[in-house]
Amino acid sequence: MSAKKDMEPAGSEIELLQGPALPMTADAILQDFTHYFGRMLGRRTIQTQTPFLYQSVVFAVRDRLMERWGKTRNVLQRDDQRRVCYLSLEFLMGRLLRNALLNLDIEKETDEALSRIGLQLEDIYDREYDAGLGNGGLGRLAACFLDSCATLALPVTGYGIRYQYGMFHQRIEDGYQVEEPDVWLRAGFPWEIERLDFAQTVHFGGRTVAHKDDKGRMQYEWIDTHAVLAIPFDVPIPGYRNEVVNTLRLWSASATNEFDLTEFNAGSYVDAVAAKNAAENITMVLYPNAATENGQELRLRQQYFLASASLQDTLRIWTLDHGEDFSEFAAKNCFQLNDTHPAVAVAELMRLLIDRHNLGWDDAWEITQRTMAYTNHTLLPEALEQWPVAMFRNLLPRLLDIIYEINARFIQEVSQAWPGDTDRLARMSLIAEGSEPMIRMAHLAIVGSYSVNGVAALHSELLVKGLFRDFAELWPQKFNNKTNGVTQRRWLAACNPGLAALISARIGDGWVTELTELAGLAPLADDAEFQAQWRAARLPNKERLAQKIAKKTGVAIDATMLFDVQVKRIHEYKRQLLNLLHAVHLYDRIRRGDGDDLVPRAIIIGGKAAPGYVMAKGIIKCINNVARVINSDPSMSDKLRLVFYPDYNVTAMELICPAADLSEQISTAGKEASGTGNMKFMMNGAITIGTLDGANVEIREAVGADNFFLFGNTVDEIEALRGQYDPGSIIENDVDFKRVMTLIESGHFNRFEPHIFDDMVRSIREPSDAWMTAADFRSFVDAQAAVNDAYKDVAGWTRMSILNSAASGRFSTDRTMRDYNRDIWRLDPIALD
Ligand code: B0W
Repeated sequence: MSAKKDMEPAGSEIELLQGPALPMTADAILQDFTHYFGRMLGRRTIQTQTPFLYQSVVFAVRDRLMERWGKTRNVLQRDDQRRVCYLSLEFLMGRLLRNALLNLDIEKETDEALSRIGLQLEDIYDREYDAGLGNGGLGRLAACFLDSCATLALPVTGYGIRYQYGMFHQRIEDGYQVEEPDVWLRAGFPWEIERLDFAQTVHFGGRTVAHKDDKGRMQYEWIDTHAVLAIPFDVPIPGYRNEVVNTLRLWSASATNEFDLTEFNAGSYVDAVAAKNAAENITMVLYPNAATENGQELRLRQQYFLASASLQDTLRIWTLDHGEDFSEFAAKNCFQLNDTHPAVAVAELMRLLIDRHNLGWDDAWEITQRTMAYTNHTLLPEALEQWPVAMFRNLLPRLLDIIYEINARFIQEVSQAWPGDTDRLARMSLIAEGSEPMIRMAHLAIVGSYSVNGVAALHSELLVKGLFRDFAELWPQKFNNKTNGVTQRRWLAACNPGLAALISARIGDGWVTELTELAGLAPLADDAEFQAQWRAARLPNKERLAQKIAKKTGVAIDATMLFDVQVKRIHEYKRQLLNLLHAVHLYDRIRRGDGDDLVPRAIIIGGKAAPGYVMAKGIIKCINNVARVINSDPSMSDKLRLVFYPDYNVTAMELICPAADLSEQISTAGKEASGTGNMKFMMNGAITIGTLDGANVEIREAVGADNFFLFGNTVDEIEALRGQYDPGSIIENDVDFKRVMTLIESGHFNRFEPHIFDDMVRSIREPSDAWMTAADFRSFVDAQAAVNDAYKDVAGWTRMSILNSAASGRFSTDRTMRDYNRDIWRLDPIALD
C-alpha cells in the first residue's frame, strides 16, 4: 500500500466512520426525523401537503447511507482497485426513497416510526418527485445498472448531468400533448451532496497554438477560451443489504466568476450577468430526443462538458495517488460510453494525457484504447450522431485537431488492411465528406474503444452484419453482445409487494439477488391453489391502476378486463399506430354486432412524444380521439375501453407493470434494439404479444413459443419486402383492414376537426412506409384473436402468466452486469471489512 490513499484532500478522518453506527430502529429513525423536521427545517406542525415531511425522512435515511458511503469509499481508496466510470447523458432514476429503504432493510422500521406520529409511509413515498433525467430506455437502463453494480459490490461510478429541467411533463389538452417544464429541483433534491471541493473547469471556444518545448517536442496550447465551472453533486447508490454505497456524480455548470467584474465595474451589469447565464445554460435542460433537435450546439456543449469534467475528475483521483505515473492507469480504469453521446471522451482523454500530463501520442493512444468501451443502443440512422466539423472547430478546436490526427492514423491502418479500397476508406473515415463535412461519433467511439457491444442478441448481430460491418471485419474481437436487463429490486420486489410476498412464501426470497431462482415457480404453474393465489395477488394491482386511470382520465375500467398495455416513447417504429388500428378493428366488430366472443378488454397506451416530432404528436391526438368515441359509446361500455395514460414516467410504470395482462412489444422487426419494458412486464406475469425484435427474441426463447404471442414479419422478410411493398393492395384485400381504414378516413373520429389525421393515414398507405404497419396488420389481428381466446381460459392464462415470471431470470441487470464484468470490465468486488 502506498502512503497516502486518499481521493479527498488531506485531513484526518472524522469520528463519523469510527464511532458506533446509527441504529436502524424505529425509535432512532423517529428521533432523527423529528430532529430534521423541527430543528433543521424549522417546522412545528405536521401538514401533509408540505415537502418537509418527505425531506426529513430522506435526511434520516441519508444519514444511514452516509456512514456506509464513507466506508465504501475508504475501501476503494485503500485497495486501489480497478474501477469503472459509466458515462451517460441520461440517468432516469425515478423516485429513490422506497428503493433506499428496501436496500437498507429499514422499510418496516420507517413505517413504524411514521405511524407513531400518524403518518403513512405510502403517502411520504408519494411526496417524492420523480427524478426524470432521461428520455426512456437508455436512461432507465443506466439507473438499473447502478442498482445492480452496487448490489454486486462492483466499483462503478455513474457520471452524468444535473439538468435543472428533466424530462418534460405531458398534459393532454383536447387530445393533444402539451409540454410543461419539469422543475424537479424546486423543493430541493435532498439525496444529493454538493462537492464544491471537486469542481473542475471546462473550456470552450478559443484557438490552438503550437510551439516546440526545450526537448524539441511539439506542444499544443488551447488558449483564449471561455471557461465554465463544473460542480459535482453526488447521489448515494445503495446496494441491496450488503453495506455498499456507490456514487452517481452529476455535474452542474456554473460561471467561473459569479460575473465578470471588469464588465460589472464598467457599468454593464446586464452583460456581466449574461456571461453567467450562458455558462449555466449548459446544464439547464435535458434534450427530449428528437431527430429534429440533432445538431444543436448546446447539446454538443453538454456532451463535452460531461466528458471533460468526468475525465478530469478521474485524473485528479489518479494523480493524488500515483502522481504523473500513468503506467498502470489503463489497468485500473475503464470508461463505459452509454451510446455515442459521451464519445467525445475519446478525444478528450487524448488531450488531457498529452497536453496536461505530457504523454506522447502513442502512450496516450494506448491508454485511451485500453480504457474506453462503447455500447450502441440503436440502429436508427437518424439517431446516429454526427457533428459538423465547423461547429467543432468553433467550439472545441483542440479536440478537432486530435480527431483529425486519430483519423489520419486510422485511415493508414485501413489502407494497409485493404489496399486500394477507397470506398471502404470513405465509409469508415471518422469524417463524412460532403458540402458540410461531419464527424461520425460512432466511428470515433469504435476506433477509440477496446469493446463495442449491442444490447440484445439480435441487435448485436445486426450491428456486426450491417451498420458496423467494416469495423467488425477489421477488429472482430472488439464486438460483443450484452443483453439488457432490469433490476428486480425496483421492478418486482418494490413495485409489486403482493406478488413478491407470494413468490417468496413459495420459493424463498433468494430471487431478490438471484433472479434465476424464479424458475422454482415453474413447477407450480399448474397448481390450482397457487394459480388462485397468483390471480388474487395480481387483482389488487389492476384495481389500483383502474383507480388511478379513473382519477387521471375519468374513464372507468373494470379490473377483471384484459389489461392490454403499451407504454413507451411514442415513435413510428414502435408502432402505436398498429395498436390503434387493432383498437378500431375491435370497435368496428362490436358495433357490427360481431363482438360476442370478445373478452372485455382495456387497451392502455402511454408515452411522451418528442416536442418536435409532429407525426408522434399526431398519433397521440389520434389515440385520444378514438378513445373518446369508444369510451362514450354505451354499446362498448362493458366490452372495450381505450385510454391514453398521461405523463408516463418511471413512477407510472411502477403502477402499470404489476397490473398488465398483455405486454405490447410490436415494433417493426430490426428497429427496437432491445426494449426493457418488455422485461418488466414479463417479470410481473404479463404475457407478450410481439414481433421478433430486440430482446423479444430472447424472451420468447426463455419462456417458450407456447407462452408468447408471436406475429409479424421477421427482419429478413421486412428487408425482402422493401421495394415491392404495396400497402394499398394489402388494405384492399383484407375486409377487416379496409373497414378500419374507411372508418378512420371517413372522419368518424374527427368529425369537427377535418383532415387532422390525413398525414398519418397516408403514411400507412405509402409504399415507402419504413415501418411497414400494413404488412403486419393481419398477423397482428390474428395474434390478438389468439390472445382473446387464451384469456377466456382462466387456468391456461394464469399458467402462462406464472411461466413468464418463472422464465424472466435472465433479464435481471444483475446478470447483465456480471456479463459486462466478465467480458469488458474485469472488476473485483469491493471487499468491505
Ligand atoms: C436516446 C436519446 C437520444 C438523444 O437524446 O439524442 C438518442 C437515442 C436514444 C436511444 N435510446 N437510443 N436507443 C435507445 C433505447 O435504449 C434502450 C436501452 O438499451 C433499448 O432498450 C431501446 O431499444 C433503445 O431504443
